[in-house]
Amino acid sequence: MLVGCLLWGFTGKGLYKGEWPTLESFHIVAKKCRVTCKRTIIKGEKFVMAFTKPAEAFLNRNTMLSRRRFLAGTAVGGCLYGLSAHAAGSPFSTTTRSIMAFELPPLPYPSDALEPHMSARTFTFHHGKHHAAYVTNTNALVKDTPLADKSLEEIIKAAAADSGKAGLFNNAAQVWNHSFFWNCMKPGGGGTPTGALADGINGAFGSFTKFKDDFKNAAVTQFGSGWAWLVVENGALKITKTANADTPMAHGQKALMCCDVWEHAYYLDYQNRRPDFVQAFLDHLVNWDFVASALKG
Ligand code: MN3
Repeated sequence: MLVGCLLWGFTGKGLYKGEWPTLESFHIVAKKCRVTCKRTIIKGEKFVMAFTKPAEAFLNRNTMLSRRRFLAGTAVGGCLYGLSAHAAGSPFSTTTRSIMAFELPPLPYPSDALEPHMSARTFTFHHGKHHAAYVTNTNALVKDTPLADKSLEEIIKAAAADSGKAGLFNNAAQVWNHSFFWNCMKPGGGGTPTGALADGINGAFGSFTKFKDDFKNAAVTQFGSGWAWLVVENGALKITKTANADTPMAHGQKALMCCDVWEHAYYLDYQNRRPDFVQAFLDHLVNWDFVASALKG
C-alpha cells in the first residue's frame, strides 16, 4: 500500500483517518469533495490535517484506504491530537455500513485534462462506466461475507489465493488497478524521472530510453486485455505485463506505474493503434512524481 500522507479529521460525527500517496493527491481530492482543512501538522513524512466539512463521502472515495486500520485509528486519534472531547462517543456504530462500501474515487484531474492524448469521452466510459462497474461489483460480491470489512488490498490478496473467488479477484483488482492508473498520469506529464527513481531506472534498464522501449514492448505485446507495469520485486525494478485484471500485489511485487492496455483504454482515441497510445502515455502522460512517491512508499 502507498502510505505517504496521513489525514485525521473531525467532522462533528467522528474522527477520520485516511491515507494518500502524496500531499498533492490529497489536496486534489479534498478540493473536489469540498473538504476544508483547518490545520496541517507535518510529522516526519506524514501529513496530519483536521477538517470540518462532512468527510464521509470524501473518505469513501479513497479506495486505497485501509478500512480496518481506519476504524482502529478512530480509537486513538483523539488522544493523539487533542480531539478526544469531540471524538469520544462518536463511534461508527450507526454509519459503519455506509463507510464500509467502496466508492468510485474521483479522477485526480478534470476529465478533459489529458486531451488530446486521452479524451474526456474515453474517461466518460473508462472511469464513469468501467471503473464504476468494478466498484459496484466488488461491493456486491463482498456484501455479507467475511471479507466485507476488509481493505481492498486484503480482499485482492484473499481472492487471489482462492480459485473459487476469481470473480471477486477480477473486480477488486480492477478497482485497485484503475485507481492506481489514474494517478500514474497527469496533465503535462511525461518527460523524465529524477533522483533515486532515475538512478534506479538507469541501473535496472541501462538508460531511460531503453526503459521506455522495454515498457512499450511489454505493453504492446500483452496479448489481449491486460496491463504493463513497472514494479519492485525483491528490491529490484522490473517491467512486467499482466493479463486481464491481474495485479502485481498478487505476485509479491510492489507496483510503481502501470498502463492499461485493455481496448477500452484507447479505442475511442486510437482505435487499433495501441503502440501510439502507449507512446503518448510515456511521452505526455506519465506522472513521474507519483511514480517516485510509490517507490518511496
Ligand atoms: Mn481499464
